[in-house]
Amino acid sequence: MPTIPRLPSSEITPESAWLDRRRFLAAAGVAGAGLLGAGALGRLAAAPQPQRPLGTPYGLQPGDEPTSYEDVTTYNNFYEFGTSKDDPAVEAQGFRTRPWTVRVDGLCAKPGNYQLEDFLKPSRIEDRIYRMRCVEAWSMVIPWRGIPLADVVARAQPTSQAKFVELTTLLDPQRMPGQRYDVLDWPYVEGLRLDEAKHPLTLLATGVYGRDLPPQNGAPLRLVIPWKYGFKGVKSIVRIRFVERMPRTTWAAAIPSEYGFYANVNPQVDHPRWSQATERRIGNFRRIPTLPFNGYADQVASMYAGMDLRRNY
Ligand SMILES: Nc1nc2c(c(=O)[nH]1)N[C@H]1C(S)=C(S)[C@@H](COP(=O)(O)O)O[C@H]1N2
Ligand SMILES: [Mo]
Repeated sequence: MPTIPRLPSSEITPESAWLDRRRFLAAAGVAGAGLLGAGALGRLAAAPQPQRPLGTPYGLQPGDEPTSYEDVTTYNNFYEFGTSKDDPAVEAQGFRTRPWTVRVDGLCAKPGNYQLEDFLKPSRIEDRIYRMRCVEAWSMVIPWRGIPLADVVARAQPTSQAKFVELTTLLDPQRMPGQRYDVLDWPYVEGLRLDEAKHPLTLLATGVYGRDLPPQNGAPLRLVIPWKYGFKGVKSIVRIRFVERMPRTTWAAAIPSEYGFYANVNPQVDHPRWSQATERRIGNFRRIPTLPFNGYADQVASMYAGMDLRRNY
């Protein structure tokens, strides 16, 4: 049974809205809603009408159901807050995400420093359910909330020289205790080719399950690319930079023999130490086959036409 997250009183409204959606799904007979226990159902009895559904499903396969809120927010990778899956939910508690500045710069006509609210304001915030897969061969189905990265690219107006986008996590060992250890080269950096950044499936996420992101999931702003391994989804982003050369990304630089720049989900290219042919779905522990591009091949495979995907992993 998922536990309902404890919330400060300022967040009571979003929380009840989330519960309302679960109730809406239960009423609609949607699989997965029955996960709520008796105590939670008691609380739902007096709940008002739902404000919105969980989100629009993108590329879900038969049998895919949203992973529980509890699993999404307690089974995390975020080395800035510890290297165990259960560290970030504990160690990131209280991480301050306001005020938050996002710097857009590099090869673009409209660079700028934005307060998070101003950065998000021009865009339409969307709720989308995506499949997600980690290079460690586990996967989840997550109802994200966010804006298309394409929006940010269009506003910045990259020059014709710009070929890649580099996205960087906050560097602040005071607030991110994991950065006091040399486990990775801080700050965490990720990157996309410009066409990947402009692809309509690429999101800058601000929330999960219709609520603001909890810190362990990369608050207040993180990248979500459903056809790539999870480490591409850089968290707590403070800088978005347009560059000509392929960015030096954290995991590809740390262990180049195991992690590449593209990191497209590919069941045919094994990690040097384990198979990528299958994955374990968090929550039900079923082992399921991994799909090329994580099930999004129809939408994204054409971007890699002519590339040797065994070499460009
Ligand atoms: N800054 C930063 N971003 C990060 C990581 C990290 O350690 N630091 N881990 C990555 C990895 S390996 C994964 S699988 C996803 C996990 O995202 P989630 O915890 O929201 O599921 O975040 C990615 N983004
Ligand atoms: Mo990962």
